[in-house]
Amino acid sequence: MSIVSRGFHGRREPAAADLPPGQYLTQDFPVLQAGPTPRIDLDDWRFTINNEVGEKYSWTWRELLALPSERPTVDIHCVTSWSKLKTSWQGVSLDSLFEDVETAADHAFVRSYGGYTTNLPLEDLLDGKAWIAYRFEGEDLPGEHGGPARLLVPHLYFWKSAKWVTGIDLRNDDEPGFWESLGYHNYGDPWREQRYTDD
Ligand SMILES: Nc1nc2c(c(=O)[nH]1)N[C@H]1C(S)=C(S)[C@@H](COP(=O)(O)O)O[C@H]1N2
Ligand SMILES: [Mo]
Repeated sequence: MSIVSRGFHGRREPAAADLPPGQYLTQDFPVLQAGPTPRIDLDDWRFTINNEVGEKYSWTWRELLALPSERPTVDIHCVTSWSKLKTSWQGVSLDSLFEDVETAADHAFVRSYGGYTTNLPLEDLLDGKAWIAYRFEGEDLPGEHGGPARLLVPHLYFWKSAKWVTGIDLRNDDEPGFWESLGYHNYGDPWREQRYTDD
């Protein structure tokens, strides 16, 4: 018999307070994407940051895996209203990738294999807020969820977490990405329910 009572250590049931407005809880992991899952050979995989003056910082798959990784457990919120709590990931913090990047730009334009794009302020990628994630719940990230690697930026609606990510362009001017140019909010804070352009 355990010394501490079950109630003390037991998993807390998610409360409504854990969910942003208008969201419902799901236990499964829906797949949402605008096109087919691209096939990416790890020998060809690259992640490249282009700064606003045209300098490139690039990592191969082996170089990415050689960087220190983190194991964030985070809540994710899709604009189609599902949320998933306490998902666990492994990946490289964007802080590590940006360590030697010289930039004075404010805007990040994220690019994926297959052509998907999304935009967000550079500061939303830094200070422990975003990762290039390559493992999910202890397994290699499945292709349909963005493997080999996706952006994970859980404090914004999940469309900002670009699957099959391949790079980030740093820009002085903001430019809308795929969903942002189709009427979704430019920033997408789930706690302020910024779903569509004028929210
Ligand atoms: N490359 C790419 N990334 C993408 C998308 C996409 O269509 N293409 N869809 C976005 C949307 S709208 C959501 S909700 C999440 C879904 O991630 P999932 O399929 O792993 O649940 O991926 C985001 N990242
Ligand atoms: Mo989404």
